[in-house]
Amino acid sequence: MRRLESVAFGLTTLFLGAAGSARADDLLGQPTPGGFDLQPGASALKHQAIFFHNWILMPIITAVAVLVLTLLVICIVRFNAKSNPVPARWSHNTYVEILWTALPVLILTFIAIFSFKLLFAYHDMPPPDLTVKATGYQWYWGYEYPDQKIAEYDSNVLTADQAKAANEPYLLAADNALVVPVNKTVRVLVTGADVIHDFAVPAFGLKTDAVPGRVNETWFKAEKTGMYYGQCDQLCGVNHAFMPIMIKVVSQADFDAWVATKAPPPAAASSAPAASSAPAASSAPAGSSAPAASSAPAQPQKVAQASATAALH
Ligand SMILES: [Cu+2]
Repeated sequence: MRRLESVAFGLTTLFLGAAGSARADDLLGQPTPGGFDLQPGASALKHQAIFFHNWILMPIITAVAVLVLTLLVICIVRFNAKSNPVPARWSHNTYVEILWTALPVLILTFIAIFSFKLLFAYHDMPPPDLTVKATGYQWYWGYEYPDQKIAEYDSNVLTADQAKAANEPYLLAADNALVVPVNKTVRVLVTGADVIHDFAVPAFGLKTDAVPGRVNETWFKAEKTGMYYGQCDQLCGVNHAFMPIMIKVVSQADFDAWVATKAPPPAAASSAPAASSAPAASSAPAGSSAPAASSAPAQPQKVAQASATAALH
């Protein structure tokens, strides 16, 4: 019933020219069950993309479809063998031929103006406030904050039970979110480690391929705090549907606090290896033993996450 109601709403808004106004009960940052239209936007790029789709493309598509359908119906009704037994023998009409060549060219040129405007908006990133690196793996995401010295951590899908317990949407929720501050330009460096993945978050209008051996760049500026969900958008293997993207948008203060928990202060970092490798502490420099100490616990964690993903099937 809800679906029918949504379709009716969509058609009504389309024909009344009100398309693009998201419904009040549409969920932000995730799909709405039975929803219609694009996900509500939470970034300038997405607002522009919604405008382009709802106000430029949809009216043109609708008008062209209606025109072609009307012409078809006229031909079928007026020029069938019964109502038009003696067909006309002429062919070619210069004016009509010029018209049906020039009109599509004009329509495509009109679309191109707005299309290139949007393309340039994606390309022209303002000076970024934060850089994060997102790496696609079979089948999870790894996030790294090079400027904050936060080493890459894994983001794995929650199982159905875990998602239910956490009151999060299953197949969209992950154990570790990508955390970013609100109203700040976030540059996302996207790459793949094994096969081609795709970093896609509808609410921010993001969709960038994660290609092994190559770093792609995209950006967004979240307008509201909250949780935003996306998925890998490239068929990347058997668990393609199980590598969601979860972005937690928080205030700058909360982000700073989170960074503090992820990146230990330099003093703590240099003292940690001394405690764990006491006998060698005098000879080995603190810097060299630090990576070994931090990478050691990561290994069993990765195995555990891999088996958790495998357990989904
Ligand atoms: Cu993927």
